[in-house]
Amino acid sequence: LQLENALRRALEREQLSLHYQPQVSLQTGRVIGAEALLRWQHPELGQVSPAEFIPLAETSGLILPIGEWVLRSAALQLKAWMEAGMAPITMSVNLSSVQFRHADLPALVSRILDETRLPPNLLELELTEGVAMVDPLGAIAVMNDLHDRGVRMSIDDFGTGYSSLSYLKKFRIYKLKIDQSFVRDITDDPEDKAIVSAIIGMAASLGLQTIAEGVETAGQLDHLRAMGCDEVQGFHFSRPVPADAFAAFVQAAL
Ligand code: G
Ligand code: G
Ligand code: MN
Ligand code: NA
Repeated sequence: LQLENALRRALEREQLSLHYQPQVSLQTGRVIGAEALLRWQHPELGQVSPAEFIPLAETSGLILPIGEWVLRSAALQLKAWMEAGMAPITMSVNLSSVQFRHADLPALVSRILDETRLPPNLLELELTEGVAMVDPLGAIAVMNDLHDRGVRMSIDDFGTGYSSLSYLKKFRIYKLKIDQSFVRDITDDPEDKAIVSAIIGMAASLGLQTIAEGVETAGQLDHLRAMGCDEVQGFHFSRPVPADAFAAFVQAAL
């Protein structure tokens, strides 16, 4: 409860911030997107990982105001970068299951897009398989609604949940994010290689984009390129960094 109260105050006291990790096209080598990742700088505890405080935010309901703050801040940041001359890139935002199932989400997303005058197709919402599979019919309706508003959706940590492949064709998905656990040993482990190759092949057949997460080495990158993966993200390029460092990274990569 103490941590919960601290989290409640964190929103008001501006202890929350976003870091951004670049997403790189394998075809062009260019930065084509950013994933926004939430950070909490607690005055005594230091950096608290979202892996720790997101579950707490979900049970306390705080995830709704926090999630709204994340969406708006990420959208405003992208707008600011573009106004400063950065070529348009996509902004990916992680959604919690509570946010995704909240009835106001599609309208909230539209409000934020209107406020910021961002083209909807520059916003990408990341969902895990588990979130979509809790209530697949409900998920289909929400995805259709968001899709009709022009927003793209991706499945995060793909391959780690119990994805029913039959739902994959019903979900309005734009991109699969191949989980980093399959990428880690891709240069040595024939099974991981086979799984990643199968995901990329299936995605291509279904007309979905693929991005590999957790790319840390040039060797992993070579394998992913040979397999026809569309995009990559990971420490090999950059850790998640504050907004100004992200802009500097994009500038240096040109
Ligand atoms: O970047 P990092 O290792 O700290 O992220 C840990 C976990 O927290 C990841 O699963 C990531 O998806 C999740 N996460 C990061 N930012 C957000 C956010 O803004 N909203 C939600 N719901 N999850 C987030
Ligand atoms: O669940 P999600 O994929 O949103 O979470 C992304 C998490 O992965 C974040 O915690 C981020 O810091 C972390 N991450 C991003 N790139 C790498 C990487 O190359 N290696 C490792 N080990 N973690 C990464
Ligand atoms: Mn993610
Ligand atoms: Na992921």
